[in-house]
Amino acid sequence: MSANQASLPDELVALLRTKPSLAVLTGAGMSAESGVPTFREALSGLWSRYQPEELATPEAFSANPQRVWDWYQWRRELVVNAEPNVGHRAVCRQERSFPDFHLVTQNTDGMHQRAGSQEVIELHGNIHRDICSRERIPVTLDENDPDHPPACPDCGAHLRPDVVWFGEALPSDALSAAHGIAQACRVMLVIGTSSLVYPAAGLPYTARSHGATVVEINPQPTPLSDEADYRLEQSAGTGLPALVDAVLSTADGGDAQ
Ligand code: BV8
Repeated sequence: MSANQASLPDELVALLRTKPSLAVLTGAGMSAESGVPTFREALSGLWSRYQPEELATPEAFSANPQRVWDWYQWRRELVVNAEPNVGHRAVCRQERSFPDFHLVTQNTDGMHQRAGSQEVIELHGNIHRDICSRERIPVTLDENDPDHPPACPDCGAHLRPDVVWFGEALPSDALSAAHGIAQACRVMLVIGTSSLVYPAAGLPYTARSHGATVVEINPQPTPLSDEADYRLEQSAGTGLPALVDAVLSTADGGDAQ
């Protein structure tokens, strides 16, 4: 048993060994160990002079489409050159081992899918897809990495990343699925999120109010920390694999997958 496993609460491991209905909610911290900056870190360096509202909003895009497009091109490049990490792969192991498993992510980087997760509910869209900024229809770019926002072939308006900006509604099908999952799950793992952005940040509270056990995996405290039933003050790449190993290990009664 590793040192990380030794520090896990026995009752949490025992509960997870019963293979209850399991929901996993992830944020940008899930991809931090892949070298992808978290959302707040993505406002660092040459982007540090901007607040999220100056880049991740429809107003910011209409005021300066080039600047917003450049920010996303910079982020896309980082993601394309990064690899899923051991934390993403631990989520895939859970998906294979738990009969009733759901993954809900706030991340737009597509890393869960690249790691092999089969069903991913993306609350905030996906940075690798583009849509028309006027018609909001998906558009596949024929040129690679244009250094300016391309024009929609249908109406000529700028294309934009297919992500949910501040002040925009989340995709209704994804949000209602996520609410249903939060109400029905027996355990919710909340991994690598600052728990600041709503309505996603409300999901663990919904789960808790419906009787779920909420576990936070984050090296830093968040507004959720005091509400969570368990806090693993570890990174996604350390805490989650240790928990999955402890639950699925054969040595003491688990069934490794
Ligand atoms: C909406 C896509 C309404 C873009 C993002 C109450 C209810 C509803 C809305 C609101 C509300 N109160 C306020 C609002 C408005 C707003 C909001 O929540 N504002 C906040 C700032 C107060 N919400 C909205 O505008 C939402 N829209 O509600 O619309 C509506 C309804 C109908 C019709 C019209 C409108 C839209 C919110 C979505 C915004 N888009 N992303 C893009 O990616 O560019 S959100 C953005 O923040 C990220 O994508 C991410 O999804 C989200 C949260 O960030 P995190 O993932 O948590 O990342 P962060 O950097 O913050 O933190 C990283 C964490 O990881 C840290 O805790 C760190 O400790 C930890 N960490 C670091 N390393 C590791 C680690 N953890 C583990 N392991 C590690 N190695």
